[in-house]
Amino acid sequence: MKTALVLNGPNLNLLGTREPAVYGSQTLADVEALCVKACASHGFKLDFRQSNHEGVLIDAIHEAGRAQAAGTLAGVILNAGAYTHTSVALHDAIKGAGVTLIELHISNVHAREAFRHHSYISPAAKAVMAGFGVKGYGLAIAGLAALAELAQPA
Ligand code: CA2
Repeated sequence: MKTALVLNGPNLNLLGTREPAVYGSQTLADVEALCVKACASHGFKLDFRQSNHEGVLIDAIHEAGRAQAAGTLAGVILNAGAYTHTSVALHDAIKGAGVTLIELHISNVHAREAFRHHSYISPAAKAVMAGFGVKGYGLAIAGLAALAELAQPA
C-alpha cells in the first residue's frame, strides 16, 4: 500500500479558529480525519503534516522524492499557504525531488487579492486544486489515485 503525503504550510494550524468565511470552520484535525477516510477509500496510507517553517517543508518534499523513487509513496498534496506566493525555494525543491505533487488551496486564490494570484508552486506541480473548501483535500486524494491510474493503466 502506497502512502499519500498531505503537507500543510504556515498558519494552517489555525484553521477553524478565525476567518471562517474564507476557510470554513473545520480544524486541521478535522481535515486530517477527512484525509484518513479519503485515503482508506483509495487504498493509500496517510502521512499528514503541518509546518510553519519553509525549510521543514523543503525537507519533507526531498524525503517524499526519495520515497516515491523507492516505490513507497504515491505523491504529495501540498497546501503551501502563503509560501505559495513567495517561495522559489519550494518551487526548486519540488522540481529537484521529482515528486508527483498536487497544489491545493482551500479558497479560490484567483478570486482574492492580486498578491494571491501568482503561485511559485503551480509550474512545478502536476495538478492544481482551489476553491472547494476543505473538501478539496478529499478531492485531491481522489486526484492522486487518478494520476496513479493514468501512469499505470489496468
Ligand atoms: O486557500 C488556501 O488554502 C491558502 O493556501 C491559505 C493560506 C493563504 O495564504 C493562501 O493564499 C491560500 C493561508 C492559510 C492560513 O489559514 C488560516 C486559517 C484560519 C485563520 C488564520 C489563517
